[in-house]
Order: sequence, then structure tokens, then C-alpha cells
Amino acid sequence: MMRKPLIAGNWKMHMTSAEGCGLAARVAESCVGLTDREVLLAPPYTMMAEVARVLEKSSVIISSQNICWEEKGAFTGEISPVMVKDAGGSGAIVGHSERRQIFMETDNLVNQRVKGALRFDLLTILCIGETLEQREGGETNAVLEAQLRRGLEGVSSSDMINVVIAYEPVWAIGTGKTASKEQAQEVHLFLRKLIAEIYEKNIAEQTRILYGGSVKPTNVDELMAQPDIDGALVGGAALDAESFGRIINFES
Ligand code: G2H
Repeated sequence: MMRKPLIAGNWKMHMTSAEGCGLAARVAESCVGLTDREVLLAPPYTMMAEVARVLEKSSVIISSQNICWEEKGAFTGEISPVMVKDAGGSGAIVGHSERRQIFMETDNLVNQRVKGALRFDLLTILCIGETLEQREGGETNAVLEAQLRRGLEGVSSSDMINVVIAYEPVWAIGTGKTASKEQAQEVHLFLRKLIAEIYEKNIAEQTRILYGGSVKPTNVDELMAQPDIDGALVGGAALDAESFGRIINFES
């Protein structure tokens, strides 16, 4: 099955609304005429609705950077799937390593978030990744397998159509270090086989697996040329219109 590449820009905790809207307009320009790939932006919550309005006429998907599993209630500091949809969003990033490492989010919490997002039909990007210590200790596959299995616990085959996996080696995030194309491809293939084991081959073939971690204009083409890399989750380089425009327009 053909998997449509997805380029996602994670703006993290950057920019004012005015700056975000300006960048979104430039991103929309970079997407004109591109039908063979999808583009997603995850702005801070405060500007999500405004950015969505700027992108109204484009096909850019708006995503939250995290999500709660409940529709509403006493969950201070959280955002619900209904709120994301109300602000024009249709996607959610879940389990980013910054959430896991800085805010101590566990696999169990991540799994609840995944299921919550899917219950509201959001395109759900489940992030997983190993630390440098784990990689050097030869634990990469075991760590990723545990994160993937626990993150997807209770997720049905039919829900997998709305699931995207993002492999983000923690040691490559915001550090300027990128996994080599061979290292990334090896992990992506491992993850695809694992998805086939958990579900079935068809599901594994349809599931997009993104690479994240210092993706830049200079390495996007070689990463995207790998057979099991179906897109990128971009942080730093997504804050610059020119760089992100080049990444969106990767050569396939
Ligand atoms: C990984 C990535 C985006 P960066 O966090 O999610 O960030 O591209 O800055 O490494």
C-alpha cells in the first residue's frame, strides 16, 4: 500500500500568535501544488485557532502538541480533543520525549492519551525513542518495543488508520545530531515488523512511521529516500519558513 508522506512541524513553546500566523502563511505558500504529501503544523495552544484560520484554504493539518483523554473536566493545564477540534485542529502529538523526560509522562499515561485522541478521530502521532545511554547499552530495540506495545495497548486495527508513529531518538532531538539514514531505516523496519506482529501485515504496510530529530534541509532528502521512512517530525527547522519550505518540498 502506498503511504502518503507526512511532514509535521512541531513548534513546541515558540512564537507569539502574530509570528505563528506569519509563519503559517509562508508554510501554506510552500504547500501550493503539493498533492503527493501531507503537511501538519502543531502550534502552541494559544494560537491554534488563529493559525487554523490562516490555513483555512490550505490542506495543512493542524495538530495539538499533546492531548487529554477526557472531553472536559477538572484537568488543570490539559487540553481536550473537543477543544482541539473547536480550534480547527484534527491531530495530536502524543508521548513526545520532552513530555516523557521533563514532565515524567509514563507509557500508561501516553496510552490513555492515544486512546483519547483516537476516540475523537484525531490523527494521532505517537512518539517513541531511546536515549543515548539506552542506545549505547544495546537496548534500543527493547526500549522501542516496550514504548510501542504499551502506547498502542487497547488500540484496535481499525483505529490504526489514524495512528502515525514518530521515531525520535532522544539523543538527536535539538542537538544537531541526526541518526544516519541507515540507523533510522534499520529502526523503522524493526518498528514496521513489530506493528505487523501486533496487528497484521496490512496494518504495518499502511502505517506511516516518521523520523524526528534534527531533520534539516540538508538531510531530509536522504532520510525520505529510505523505504520505511514515511515522513518527518521537525522541530527547530520548522520555525524557519525557508528551511521548513525546503523540507516540505523534499525530493522523492
Ligand atoms: C524532535 C524534533 C521535533 P528537532 O523533538 O519533534 O525536534 O527537529 O529540533 O530535533
